[in-house]
Amino acid sequence: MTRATLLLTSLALFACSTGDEPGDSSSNSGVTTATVGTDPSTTDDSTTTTGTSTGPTPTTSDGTTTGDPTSTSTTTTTGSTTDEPTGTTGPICDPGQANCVCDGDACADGLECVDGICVPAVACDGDLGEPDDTEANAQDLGEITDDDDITVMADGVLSGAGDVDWYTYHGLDTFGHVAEPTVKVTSSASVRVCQFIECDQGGAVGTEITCPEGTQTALSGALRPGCCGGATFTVSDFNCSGSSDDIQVYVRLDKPTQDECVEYGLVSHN
Ligand SMILES: [Ca+2]
Ligand SMILES: [Ca+2]
Ligand SMILES: [Ca+2]
Repeated sequence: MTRATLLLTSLALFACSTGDEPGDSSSNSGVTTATVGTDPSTTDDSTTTTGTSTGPTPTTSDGTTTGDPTSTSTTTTTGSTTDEPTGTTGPICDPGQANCVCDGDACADGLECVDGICVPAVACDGDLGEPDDTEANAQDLGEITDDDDITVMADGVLSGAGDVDWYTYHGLDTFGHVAEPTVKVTSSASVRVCQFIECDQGGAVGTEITCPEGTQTALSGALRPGCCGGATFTVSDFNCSGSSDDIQVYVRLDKPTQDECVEYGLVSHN
């Protein structure tokens, strides 16, 4: 009977040991992860092929070959539009003026010296249409008659105290209406508004203006006579030496009372 009990206990121990084995089946996953680590060996093959041309120093030769593709982008072929005769910004660049070298450390009003170049002290978002700081670069608003119901309009921004914005339009002298260049400006800070006039017949010299009350007589850089005043005024008293009162009107906005971004809306009629 004792041999039978030993057989039973040995069977019981065997049953217990085999029952633990199914828990070890998870060790099979370790085999699949180990194969991933063999991939980097492929990169070594590519470097060895380039190294064959130069022999003993393969790593330095690789750096020189990758530097060559930088000379691929050459996209400066769209300069044909600048062939127009209006491209007269000119080679002359006086020290201290906009986009010119600084005059020592100084720049003209409204400009500041940055890295040796005078740039606008304030550059405002939405200040489109620049450069329009001269009559020659005035933004052209087209042509209207002297019917007061027909207007030209523009929205703009004066980028600080140093910015000047010019606009121009052609005013036709038509039957049944009176030519009377009128400007109406609304702005976030007070600005100076000027109207300069040049008759088609007779030119600037043949244009006579009597400025309305509250405005000042002015002469533009191109020697066109005009008036400067507040936001709204009408030049009703002008005379052309010729028979027609067809005119070119130049409107200038500048000198805001605040050296900041000044938004404005311009409405003109003739
Ligand atoms: Ca009119
Ligand atoms: Ca502007
Ligand atoms: Ca301007």
